[in-house]
Amino acid sequence: MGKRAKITIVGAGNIGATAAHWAASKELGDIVLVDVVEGVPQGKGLDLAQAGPVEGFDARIVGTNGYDETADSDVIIITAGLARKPGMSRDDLLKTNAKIVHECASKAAAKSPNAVIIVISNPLDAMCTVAHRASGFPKHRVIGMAGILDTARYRAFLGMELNVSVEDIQALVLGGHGDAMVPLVSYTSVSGIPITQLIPKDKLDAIVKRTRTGGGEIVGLLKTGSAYYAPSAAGVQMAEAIIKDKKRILPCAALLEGEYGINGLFIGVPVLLGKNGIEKVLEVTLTNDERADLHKSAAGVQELVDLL
Ligand code: TXD
Repeated sequence: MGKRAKITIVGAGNIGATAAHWAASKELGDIVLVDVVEGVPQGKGLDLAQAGPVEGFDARIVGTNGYDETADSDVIIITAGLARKPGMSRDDLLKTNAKIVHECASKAAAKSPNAVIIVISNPLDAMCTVAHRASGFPKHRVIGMAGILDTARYRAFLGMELNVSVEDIQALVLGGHGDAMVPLVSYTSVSGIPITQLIPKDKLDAIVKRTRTGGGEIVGLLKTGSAYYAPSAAGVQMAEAIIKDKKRILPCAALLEGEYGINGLFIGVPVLLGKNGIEKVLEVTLTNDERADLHKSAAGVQELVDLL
């Protein structure tokens, strides 16, 4: 009889606590919330556990300020770090969050040497490099969450425009998690119908543009922080694919070593996600423009990694 899966979420703030909420409601496994603030992970963990009798989920949920309780986790989701405020770019978070992610990744990895790490902290692609170096894990067990969120924003905007179920909208957004990300119009469809048959080019271009700045749009509205419902849901979708060995094909930040002509950087690409983490990186055919955009996005990531 297999034991219940165990998920550690480092950072019990907006994204971490909401990720715990999604994971508990999906009954993915036991959950450990880690944070540096005394009482916050403990209080949120206890409160969420008390929702179990109402929502009907069984999960051991604990909060802690250390890592002992995280031992032997299957998945470690790293959300610790500062979030943007209006006027800040994701890049402004680099130095501070690199220190935080390095500490969290190394401490969590030491307790769970066989886990898959899902990185969420920004600037995402560079933070994946930090977590990869700090954990010493093989590249297939360090994965960044951004592409699923960026694609979800793109799909949500398309659903609003077409007034169709977002479940029938399939799309891919590649590249770094920044304004230079690459929504692939040529891979966007509604139940297999190419999107270009359903939306005129000018409206499609406007939606692509709004997708690229989707994070900033929410930071501007909230003023005190950044998005967390969709980012946390995206991270939990990755955890579910790993825990249930679902073999999903999803856009995630993966360490590329030659794929797409990129070497040594974590960049958003389609990956096959299962129990071993990234089981394959899929190289899709790109137009020359799409490939150029991908390389431009990668150049932005390289600049950040060079500053680490
Ligand atoms: O698509 C994506 N990947 C992005 C990621 C989408 C949205 C926002 N994203 C980034 O996630 C955001 O820019 C931040 O870098 C992280 C977390 O965002 P969140 O909104 O959850 O920030 P909060 O609410 O400030 O929570 C961060 C928590 C907070 O409770 C801190 O006390 C804690 O992190 N923290 C730590 N926990 C453990 N260990 C250390 N060292 C630590 N430092 C801070």
